[in-house]
Amino acid sequence: MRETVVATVGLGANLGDASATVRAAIAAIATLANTELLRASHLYASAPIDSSGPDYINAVVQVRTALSAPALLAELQTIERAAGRERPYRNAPRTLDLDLLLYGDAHISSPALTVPHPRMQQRAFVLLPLAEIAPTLVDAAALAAVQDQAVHALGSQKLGSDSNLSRQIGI
Ligand code: PH2
Ligand code: MG
Ligand code: MG
Repeated sequence: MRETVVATVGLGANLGDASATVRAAIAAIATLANTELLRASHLYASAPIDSSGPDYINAVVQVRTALSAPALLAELQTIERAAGRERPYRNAPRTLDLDLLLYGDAHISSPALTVPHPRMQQRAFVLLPLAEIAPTLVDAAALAAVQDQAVHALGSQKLGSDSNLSRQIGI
């Protein structure tokens, strides 16, 4: 088996039952082949940045995966499509957005994928949940630079109190 890598994925949604969609997406990521869910942040609510529509629900997860970055991206896009994702125009409101933020310490620049995600350092809705689960990956100066963006951690985000995943990752 190939080496495993710790990858970081950002989740976002602002159409439909966004909280339920994000929770279901975390559960779907946890069941991906050759991939283990390591940590999941709480859910966070924020106003759209360079986008429109209702407030977003965001979260960040880390996985350990044996999938290549393109293979992991393809799996994330399959989960997006299953949630009814459409792409009518750039930054359109969406039922589900799954962004591969980091793939180990790899730098990837292809037409399909740029890692680290080029805008993650400017977005509090990424940096706050990331700081919750992987504080060493977040630069204090970057966090300070986005403090004018209001992002609220949501209190309760149970996957179902008797769910294994809920017990496993504590959400
Ligand atoms: N995603 C975007 C653009 N703007 N704003 C918030 N609050 N949350 C997002 O996930 C988000 C956004 C493009 O992917
Ligand atoms: Mg995005
Ligand atoms: Mg995206």
